Amino acid sequence: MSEENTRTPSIKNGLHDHPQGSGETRTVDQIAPGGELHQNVAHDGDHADGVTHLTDNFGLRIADNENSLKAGTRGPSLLEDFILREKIFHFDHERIPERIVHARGSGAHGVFECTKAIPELTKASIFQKVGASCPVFTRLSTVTGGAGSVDTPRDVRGFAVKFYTDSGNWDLVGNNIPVFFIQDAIKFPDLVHSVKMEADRGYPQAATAHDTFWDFVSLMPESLHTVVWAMSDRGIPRSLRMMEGFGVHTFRFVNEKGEGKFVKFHWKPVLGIQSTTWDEAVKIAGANPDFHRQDLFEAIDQGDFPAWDLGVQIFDEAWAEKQPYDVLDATKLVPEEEIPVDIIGRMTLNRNVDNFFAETEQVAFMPTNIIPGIDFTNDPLLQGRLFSYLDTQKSRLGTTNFHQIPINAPKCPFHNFQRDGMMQTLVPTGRANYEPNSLAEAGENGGPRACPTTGFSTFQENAERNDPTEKVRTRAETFSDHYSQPGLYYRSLTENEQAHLASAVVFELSKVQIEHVRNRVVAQFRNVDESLAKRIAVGLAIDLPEKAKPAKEPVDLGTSDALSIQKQAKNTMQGRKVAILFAEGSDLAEITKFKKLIEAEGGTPALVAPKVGGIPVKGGELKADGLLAGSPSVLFDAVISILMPEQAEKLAKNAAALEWFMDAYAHCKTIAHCKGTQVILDRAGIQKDDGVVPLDEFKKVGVKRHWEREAKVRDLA
Ligand code: HDD
Repeated sequence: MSEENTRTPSIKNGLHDHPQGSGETRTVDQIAPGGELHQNVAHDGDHADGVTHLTDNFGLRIADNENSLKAGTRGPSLLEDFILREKIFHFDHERIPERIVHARGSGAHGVFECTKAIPELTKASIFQKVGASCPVFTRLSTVTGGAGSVDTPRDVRGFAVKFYTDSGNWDLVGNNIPVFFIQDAIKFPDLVHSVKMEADRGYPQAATAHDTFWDFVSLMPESLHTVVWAMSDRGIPRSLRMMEGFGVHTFRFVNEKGEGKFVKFHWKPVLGIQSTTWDEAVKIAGANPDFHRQDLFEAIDQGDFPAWDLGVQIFDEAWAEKQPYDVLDATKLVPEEEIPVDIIGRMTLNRNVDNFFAETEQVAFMPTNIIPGIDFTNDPLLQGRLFSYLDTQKSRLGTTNFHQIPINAPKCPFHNFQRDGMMQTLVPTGRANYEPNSLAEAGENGGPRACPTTGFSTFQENAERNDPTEKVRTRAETFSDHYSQPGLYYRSLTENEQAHLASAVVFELSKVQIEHVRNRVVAQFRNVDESLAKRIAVGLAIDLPEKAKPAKEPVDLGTSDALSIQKQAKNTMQGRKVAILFAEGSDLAEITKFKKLIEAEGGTPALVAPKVGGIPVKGGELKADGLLAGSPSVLFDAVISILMPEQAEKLAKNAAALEWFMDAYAHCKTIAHCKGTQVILDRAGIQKDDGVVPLDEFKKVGVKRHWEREAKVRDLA
């Protein structure tokens, strides 16, 4: 088969082959269909005088980009002005429908590398040998808010990875929480309608704290497991780089012999898992609505590439049968203590997008993008997703040819008889657009053919378990325990984490105005954990309602340390940001020493001062990265203060400065300070503890959170 017949997008023509920002300009002819087209494409000769000439969309050079064509200097604009009309017309159509969920996201390119070969489990080409690698594109998102909402609401986060493998694109479209709100895809529109802004009033934006969401929860106890995760610190991550990712569903690995094993996918962040506190997340939303997006972009930009290890939990049907839950139920996790997570690869995000719209906005993830060696299971949530994503992409991107958009096109050849349609960019040659055909016998190109040996073939599953085998609309009995795993989650947390979860539910329910909804939620929580339900009732000052009647009585599943963030916290400077507060007269040598120390440990220092321009300091002049009033301490993981006594006296009367220290203290952060700063700490009511230390103890203490302080600053009842 000739290459002309079915033109193949080639990464050779894409940006992947030249470093970011190389500024290379290519002509349209140099770009194969499906290759990446930079908008500064120009005619030969346009660079003759070192300037790229502005043209219209058809290559016509434009002489004046300031004035529209008018009948006389002060006359009306003319219909003839095709240049004006093209520009405005294109602008009018710049937006496409935002994603119905996960509208706000940040994307980056990277690479996946196999670190452990598992051919005995799967024939997926990417897992055949150590060192095998492929490009990836990853989009991390919030779920509920619109595209222009903030980064730090309490919410689930999307964790979608597109692997461009040599046997096709594999999309692992997961979340930062290993379970989901519902068991059957038929409830997805209801769930999403309930959580999005309310239909009549158009608010709240990006928030679960409202009547309709909790009404849904109170009536759908299967949602409780994901609810306890979302209400815990997992729902307010510190950074997109510091959250876990999960494939959620049970998938299937299939090896060369056609043997299948169940698999659950995990992404473990190399920087460790870290969250914010609720008060901090709320303040960050005001201080920097793009907190996560900027953090990811800047980290990659400065070569501090975020990475995640890909892990798998493998089990077979026989093991699955013995569990007190159904592995096909997406509201359940498989505890890591029972089936350990085996690390098989690493993903490193190493290149920012060149254009947000072309890449992050237009990327189309689909759980149906699968490769030989990986297969679906009968999880009814997954089964519904298999329809939904293809459909949504046509609606968002406007054409069945969305797979030709560079970010979506596979980087391996693709050949088929799908033809035509809106925005077709491929130019197939010949007349073979159907199969079977015998055109090759006449010397013509007959086109591609299916390949039974290397092509994707569905795992042959024994359908006997699906009893009865008639068509039914029922929920399997094995899906009926909605409370045991949420209880396992709550009881696995540290005391602080449990308190955070309880106060999050109290906060959310305090925003619920329908009284019976509040009561019904608490009635449900009584089946999860009686002490948690009591805490919530006390927090709301309501009587403990009667227990909801469970479809199946919950059992005590013990605890799992892998579920707690604090139990696995890393005290590392890597990827963390530390503020150094200085003012006039501060010691430059001391500031430089701390800057270097932070950098040497893999952190990022940020200089904060009452003014940003050149400030006279002892030993020279210094510019700040941020204004004190515009860089609250919520934006940093720890703070250092180096001030002359007279400047400290001044700042002790400055609300922004007092708040800066009070917040760092209340959020349990390290505060390393010089003697002069003491006057501000005294004014702010900050007492010395293991995390409020003299400058020379900063290195020893590090940037970990000092949770033992929390009881002094917050009611943890
Ligand atoms: Fe979904 C987007 C993850 C259930 C329907 N979903 C979307 C994205 C992620 C997830 C990460 C954003 C992808 C991106 O960055 O472009 N969704 C999940 C997970 C689920 C899940 C982990 C449960 C385990 N989703 C789910 C169901 C349905 C959908 C049950 C419908 C039946 N999801 C969609 C969608 C979206 C989407 C409407 C919106 C935009 C898009 O697909 O491309 O089709």
